[in-house]
Amino acid sequence: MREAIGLSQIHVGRTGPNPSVGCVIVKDGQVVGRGVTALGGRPHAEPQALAEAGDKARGATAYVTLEPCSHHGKTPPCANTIIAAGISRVVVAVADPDPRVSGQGLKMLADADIEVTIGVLQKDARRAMSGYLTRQTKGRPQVTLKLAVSADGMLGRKGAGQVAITGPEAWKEVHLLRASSDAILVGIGTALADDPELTVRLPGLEEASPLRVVLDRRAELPATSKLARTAGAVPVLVAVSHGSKGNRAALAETGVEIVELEGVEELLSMLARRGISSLMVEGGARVATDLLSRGLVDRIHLYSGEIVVGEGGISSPITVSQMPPGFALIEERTLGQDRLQIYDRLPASAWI
Ligand code: AOF
Ligand code: ZN
Repeated sequence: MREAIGLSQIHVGRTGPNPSVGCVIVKDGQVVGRGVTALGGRPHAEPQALAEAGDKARGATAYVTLEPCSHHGKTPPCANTIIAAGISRVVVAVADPDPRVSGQGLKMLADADIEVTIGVLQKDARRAMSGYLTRQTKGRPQVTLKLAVSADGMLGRKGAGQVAITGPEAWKEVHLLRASSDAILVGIGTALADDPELTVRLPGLEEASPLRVVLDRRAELPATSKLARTAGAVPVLVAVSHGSKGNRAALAETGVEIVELEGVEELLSMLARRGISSLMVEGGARVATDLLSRGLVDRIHLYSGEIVVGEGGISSPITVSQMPPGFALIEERTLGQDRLQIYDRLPASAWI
């Protein structure tokens, strides 16, 4: 199962709206087939692993990170494919909350006299597909807030555009996080101050650039911004208030999609309906504070750099010594001169 979870992770953020699932087939102690949900979401993991196993699948055990599907969707049910291949035991980490599956896949297997075990390495598998599980159960994407904070607790300097807080190793990690997310969100403040591109620029991963979203109530994003100018290559969605005018006409011509919304909650549910499971928030301070105060942040990637911003600094709502309550440190790494800490929101019951 650990190998199946590892396999699943290579396509996280690139199979939406499907989860990236891993499947490993074992016969007589040997791995005879491996599969991961294909880019774009299909084929699913199991038929690929079974195809690799061929005849060796008969009497073998299948380890799958998610309950095999039972529905006739865009592909036939994986549970049927597993039964037809003659698998004798299926080990599953997580039951599928998709209402079309939700226990039916496990039942189909058990009804075909296959031995079924559920819950193996469940915690790790849940973390590996946390975006999908959040969308299915909460009707919104999993929100990961990324912040790079200077030694004096600043996100940047007023009027200075992009300020380099962290170094190249952190840059690479941020681009990997972009590649594994379904969408990236910034506020208009950041879009105007930094003119960011928000694409993935790691060699070989350029195709993994996700949807870029700007919270821009008054439609102030300039048609000449990098975001608007690259909208033809990587989609951009601008969320504006009802009836706002601003740069809408010019923006629409760049290929940017403009959507009228009430606020951030409506934006999140709209993104979930479009199959966005994981949303990375890249700035700025206002959007971060707003999402945190609404309890809509699930994970925080906090980068700490050695640089001192000093005069004119923009304070971060979060620093290493000032974390909001209800978050627990789950991972810590050194990246060159910088430090990355990852915090997960604890379930409400664990706060007290
Ligand atoms: C599996 N194996 O590798 C994945 C599964 O739109 P469809 O027909 O592809 O179905 C999407 C649903 O399939 C998705 O919501 C989830 O329930 C399941 N994903 N299932 O057996 C896989 N990716
Ligand atoms: Zn399936």
